[in-house]
Amino acid sequence: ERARARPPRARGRRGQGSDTAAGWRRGTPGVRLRRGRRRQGVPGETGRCRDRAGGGHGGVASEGSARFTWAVSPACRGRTPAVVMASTDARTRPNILVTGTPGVGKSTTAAALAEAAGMEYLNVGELVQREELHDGWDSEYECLILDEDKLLDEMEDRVAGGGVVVDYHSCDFFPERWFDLVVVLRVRTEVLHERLTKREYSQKKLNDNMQCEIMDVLLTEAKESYKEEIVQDLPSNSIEEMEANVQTLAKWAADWSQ
Ligand code: DAT
Repeated sequence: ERARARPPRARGRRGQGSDTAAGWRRGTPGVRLRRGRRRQGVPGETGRCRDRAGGGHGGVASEGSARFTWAVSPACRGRTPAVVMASTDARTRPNILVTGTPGVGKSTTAAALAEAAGMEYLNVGELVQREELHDGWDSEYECLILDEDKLLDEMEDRVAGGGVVVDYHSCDFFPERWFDLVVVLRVRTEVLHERLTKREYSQKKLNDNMQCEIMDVLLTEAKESYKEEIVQDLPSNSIEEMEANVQTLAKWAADWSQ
């Protein structure tokens, strides 16, 4: 059933686990074509076209043999109404995706959030390396070449029950229905530069990632890949901001589960 629900995807996304944001690094016409293709709604493609088939706030859509329902998220009461996807076996706890340019603080924030909210932390980069969910090393971009199919297969069961904080520097290839909230962390240019310099990246890699942040690549990717209502950008320039984010998000998760 899952195979029908999920369309075949092109393999070979680079950038996994090696901290180069794929969207920008591959920010060539080829990338836009590829990313655009998903969003244009090839029948059966994952993404908004499928998940929005039923329209506005709440409803049912079907795709092949898969059936999806969604409802207004209780977690966002009092805020912008959020439309939340859930598979038929609805989660009782939310899944949160924490994304953003390498160095914005995803791992730090996501791990702290998981601990604060009693959720599971899933570092996708580490998972790919550990389980070898890649097609080798791309020496030009200094990163592993992600095997999306293998990764998604590996993740599917892990996120099915909810309660997972996923940490990854790209977001447009995950099934939209997996996440109830997509957090895009942001930092000021000079702050990111300092953090990435400490990582001793090559000049090219540092420049690529700086450009990625400056050009809002991950925020745009998130907004184009998920319903805007569930995409939240948060500043994470300082420890204080990070702590506030963790607190806010943990409360969100607790409210969602009620
Ligand atoms: P990412 O997972 O996005 O690559 P990280 O969590 O590894 O980023 O953080 C990069 C570095 O910055 C790391 O040394 C921890 C630090 N850091 C993260 N968030 C921070 C924040 N809000 N304030 C200060 N330092 C932060």
